[in-house]
Amino acid sequence: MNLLDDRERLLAQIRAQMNQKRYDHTLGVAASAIELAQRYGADPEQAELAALLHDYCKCWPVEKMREVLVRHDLPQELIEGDKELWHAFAGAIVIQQELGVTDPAILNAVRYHTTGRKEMTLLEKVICVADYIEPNRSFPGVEEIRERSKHDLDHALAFALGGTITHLIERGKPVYPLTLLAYNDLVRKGGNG
Ligand code: DGI
Ligand code: FE
Ligand code: FE
Repeated sequence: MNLLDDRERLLAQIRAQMNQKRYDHTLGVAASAIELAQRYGADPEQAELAALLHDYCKCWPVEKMREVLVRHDLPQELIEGDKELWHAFAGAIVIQQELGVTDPAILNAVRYHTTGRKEMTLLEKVICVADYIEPNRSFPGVEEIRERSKHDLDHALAFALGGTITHLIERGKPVYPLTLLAYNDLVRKGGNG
């Protein structure tokens, strides 16, 4: 069964998890993800589904997210770390359990959409970059990421993650190790200059 076959039902289920702004963002990420998938040769259906589900838990109460992470034995480093990261890891578990998503490529694209990781798959990169560039986004540097994303996905993602790392450091916040691993991996392979 493909969840996209009953799109109306899927969208209603997603809409019920979040506020209007997050839902608009979700639809924006789906549109950007399809475009990137077409440009770089990822499967557009996988990209659309992963994008629609990527922030499934974003608006959940933190206690509900924490419970999912604890129940599934996720690393202490994550549970003690920034709550902003929880929705991605909880989301990958919840969409499997509540919606029956089984495709590991989609589950990993949701799981790593915030932090990234070393050796990201094409689909993971597509979702991560789409999350940064979707039409509703506006933050310093977004135009540069959009421009880079038209030519080189790795280059776009390295720049985007670099911006997030800088932003975190400027605010005295910790950087989750996976984000550094993702950034280093992309820069080593293709550069960020
Ligand atoms: O859920 P979204 O708002 O659409 O975007 P997201 O899933 O990329 O969430 C990003 C937030 O997480 C952003 O405000 C930065 C914050 N954050 C906190 N610690 C880290 C982090 N982001 C990354 N990539 N790495 C971190 O260590
Ligand atoms: Fe997110
Ligand atoms: Fe998002």
